[in-house]
Amino acid sequence: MALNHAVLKEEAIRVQTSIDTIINVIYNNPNVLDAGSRDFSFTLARLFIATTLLESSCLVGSTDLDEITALRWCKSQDLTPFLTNYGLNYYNKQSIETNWIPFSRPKYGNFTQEMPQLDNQFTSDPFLQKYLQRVLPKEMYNEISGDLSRFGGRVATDINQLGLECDKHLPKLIQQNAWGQTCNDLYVCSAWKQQKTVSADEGIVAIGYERKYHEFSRLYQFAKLFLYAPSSGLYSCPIAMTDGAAKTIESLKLTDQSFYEDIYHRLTTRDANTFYTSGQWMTEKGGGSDVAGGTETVAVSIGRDMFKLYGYKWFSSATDADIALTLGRIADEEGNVLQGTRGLTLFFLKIRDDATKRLNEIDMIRLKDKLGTRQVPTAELLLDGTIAHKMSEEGRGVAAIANMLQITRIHNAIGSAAYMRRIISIARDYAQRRKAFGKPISDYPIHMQTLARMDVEAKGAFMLAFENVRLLGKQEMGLTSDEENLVLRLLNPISKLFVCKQSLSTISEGLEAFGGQGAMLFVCKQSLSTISEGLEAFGGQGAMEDTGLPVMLRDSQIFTIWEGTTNILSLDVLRVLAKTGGEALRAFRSHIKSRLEMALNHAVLKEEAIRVQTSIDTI
Ligand code: UCC
Repeated sequence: MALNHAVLKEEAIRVQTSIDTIINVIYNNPNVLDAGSRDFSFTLARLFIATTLLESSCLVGSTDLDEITALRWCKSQDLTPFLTNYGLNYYNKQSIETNWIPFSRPKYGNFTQEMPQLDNQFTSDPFLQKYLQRVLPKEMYNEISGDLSRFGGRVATDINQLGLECDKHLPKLIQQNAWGQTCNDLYVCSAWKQQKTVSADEGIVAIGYERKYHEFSRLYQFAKLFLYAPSSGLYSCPIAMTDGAAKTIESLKLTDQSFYEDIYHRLTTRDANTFYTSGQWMTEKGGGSDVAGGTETVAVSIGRDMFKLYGYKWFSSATDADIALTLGRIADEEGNVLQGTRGLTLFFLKIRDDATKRLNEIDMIRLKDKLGTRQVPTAELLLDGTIAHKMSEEGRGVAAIANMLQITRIHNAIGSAAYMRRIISIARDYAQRRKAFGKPISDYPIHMQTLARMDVEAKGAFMLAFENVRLLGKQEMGLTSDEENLVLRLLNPISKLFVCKQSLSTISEGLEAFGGQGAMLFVCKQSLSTISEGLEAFGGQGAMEDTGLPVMLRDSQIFTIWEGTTNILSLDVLRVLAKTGGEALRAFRSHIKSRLEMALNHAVLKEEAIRVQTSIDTI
């Protein structure tokens, strides 16, 4: 029927031709199914779905809507990944070495499985090394590579052990003591506390602000974060906010006030005894995305830029931190506040008194029971007269806290790229230790093909996130052109939204590489992105463990949600285009074109370079 349908005909012919071509390919070349069987299966599924959609839209009687569904399905994706990759000669390649090490001495029953091992995460990552060698001055690379090698060893050993401990001993909140008195005692495990020392000692925030390596300092800092994040037991969360708080103080030019100078110094020190971490309390019950619509917190003046805050903060991450930045509405003498974005002001507060450790008129109502990032003590907080300093001009709170968001979003992108690298690193090792059907799984082209693909995705994500960091470092030293400033502004939401989403499917793929050990919960790959998208639609609530939603992808699922969902970040891209009258997109195009020049003259890469160039012009 579809072959005789005016609108659907073209797609019906494509399906018909594809199935003929596939049969031809495998008939003449059956060995391609060794590595290609997975794509083959997906191709059959897609062709089948396409056929049924085409058929049903003919049967239903061609309502526009059904045609649109069928055409969207057919056109919005590669219907035949098997043919595409066969055309690219993928199935003849094997890009990961095999080296099976046999297990030994089973203790219980006949078999025990060797554990996957973590290598030095710097020395075993040639892609990271080569990138840094390319973008850093030679002397600098020689100087820092020793530190990165040493640290790469630590994140695979003692620091990783601490990270695993954090997941085993989750934070706890005791609100009342045995006598019924309110105590608000927040317990975090000793491993979590040790991570604070590790991150200070290693300069995970400090390196970015010491600026010893000028425009390249941020690259050094984020290379360390890249190694650290997956071993940090999510201590990377308070680190992101600490970096964001330091950046906000610097951007608002507050360091010339002695109070903020001290705070800034503590946020950026390597001295674990004086190191402060920061929270970022933006979300109230009415809005995680629509901050202006959701913020009810009222600020009452007590004189000289000091205020008492009254409000309920709904998702407050890392509440064991020392300080926090938050938003509120300043009340006039009659108690009136201005609604909307222009009513919001940024405030700084200390969470506890330095000497007595008493909470600053903050009631910890409960810890959030989240889907992931459970290691982080995220709480609902009642601010009941919390003493705070006005940090931004009145009504400029959102613009001021955006300084923090820009940094925490980069941390998210780098963290997600790091998780991808980590899962691949462990999966590769495991492939050499795990045997199935009589040989190590690294001997199966289909498995190695899957890992190789994850590797390509991880490298792409790495490039996007690190180019963002490279430009940030340049901008902070006043070395970026106007064009680069616009590109950087666009790259910020783009890298966060893309890398976090991408990491989700790569990590899920990586978990699957461990079979039952990875406890993959989804029966069908295709459902993964749908489930992830569905969770995101719930915002923070999609992250609640007591909804009974699956566990293994929890941390990476959170990365797509916190610090702005994919849609909010997409709207941020539009905000930039609107605010610059399209100039940002022109800058992006010109940036891309100038960087394509070499590839356009390269024999092998030329064709793809032309495709990128044409696409950006068409867009
Ligand atoms: O706090 C959280 C958990 C922290 C955990 C971090 C850990 C990371 C660890 C990684 C480990 C591996 S989660 C809370 C997250 N919340 C959000 O991300 C908020 C999401 N919502 C948005 O981003 C919205 O787009 C808003 C709130 C920014 C939009 O607000 P409005 O009211 O619509 O804002 P406007 O009116 O569009 O913008 C107000 C001003 C404008 O500046 P002016 O007034 O000068 O024109 C905007 O250009 O703010 C500016 N602005 C920005 N500037 C808005 N967004 C940005 C931006 N992204 N960058 C620069």
